[in-house]
Amino acid sequence: MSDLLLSRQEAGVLQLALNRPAARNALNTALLGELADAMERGDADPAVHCMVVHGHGDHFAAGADIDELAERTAANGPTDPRLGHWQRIQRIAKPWIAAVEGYCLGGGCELALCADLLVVAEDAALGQPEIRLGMIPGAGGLQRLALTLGKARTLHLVLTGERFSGRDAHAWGLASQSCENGQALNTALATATRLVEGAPLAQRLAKQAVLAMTEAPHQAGFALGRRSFELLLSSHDKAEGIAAFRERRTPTFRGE
Ligand code: DAK
Repeated sequence: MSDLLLSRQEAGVLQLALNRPAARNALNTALLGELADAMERGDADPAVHCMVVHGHGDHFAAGADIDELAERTAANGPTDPRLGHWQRIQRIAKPWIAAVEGYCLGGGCELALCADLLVVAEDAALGQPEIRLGMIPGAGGLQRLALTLGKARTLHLVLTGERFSGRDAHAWGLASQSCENGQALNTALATATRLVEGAPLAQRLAKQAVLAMTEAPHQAGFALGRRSFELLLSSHDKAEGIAAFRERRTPTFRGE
């Protein structure tokens, strides 16, 4: 394992820290692949009861790596290796917690929303800013927001790219716990300790049953979102959005 992902295992809890602080822990393919590998190993390891994923440093993750996204097109979207990494993370059977401080944007927010339990620092800055890059969330964030928040608030967030705080995420039911800034990991670890005291089989089946009720009936919606994301990879607006991000200016979209 490289230093992209830091790992620590103690008393039944596997802690995994995203570690690209200079890029705000942006999830490049290598980091996402290492995360999926480590979570699968944790899933298979009898000594691991549950997992906690967090960002090393001040932030959770600022989304997919924009330099990599710049290279992707609609034609190579379906063979993007990140698709498989996301699917492996979504198939993890053991309960896992995301502990969020700081920026938690784009694919970072989607990763947090995949978690079974979500612990957020009050002033964490969450959001789906893909619209500013001429895109939409590609890893189920749009659908997971809609399942909890409903149509109006989801569309407000996804169409404007506006951020929301950890406080909001908790008040709206996206997060299972909120805590003081700087305490997300400790709070998540305290919750993980309580999970370790529980019955593993029953916990896994409870997770399966809730996902069967919430996400499983909506696979067509998840697939449509993924396909739409792939189509947008070849748009002029996506190229303009990424150029504007790099040049630190406001994008001029053409709807092409
Ligand atoms: N990717 C790459 N580098 C990033 C980055 C990112 N997402 N976010 C930040 N960085 C880099 C910056 O380029 C900068 O690099 P240097 O200039 O120092 O070399 C460094 O991190 C620090 O960033 P800033 O200078 O901008 O720092 P600030 O504190 O001022 O701002 C920020 C931090 C996080 C608010 C800002 O950097 C920002 O807005 N970042 C972009 C956030 C964003 O738009 N995220 C969405 C990306 S699109 C898929 C599934 C999902 C996805 C894709 C595929 N499949 C299933 C295939 C997801 C897509 C996305 O997430």
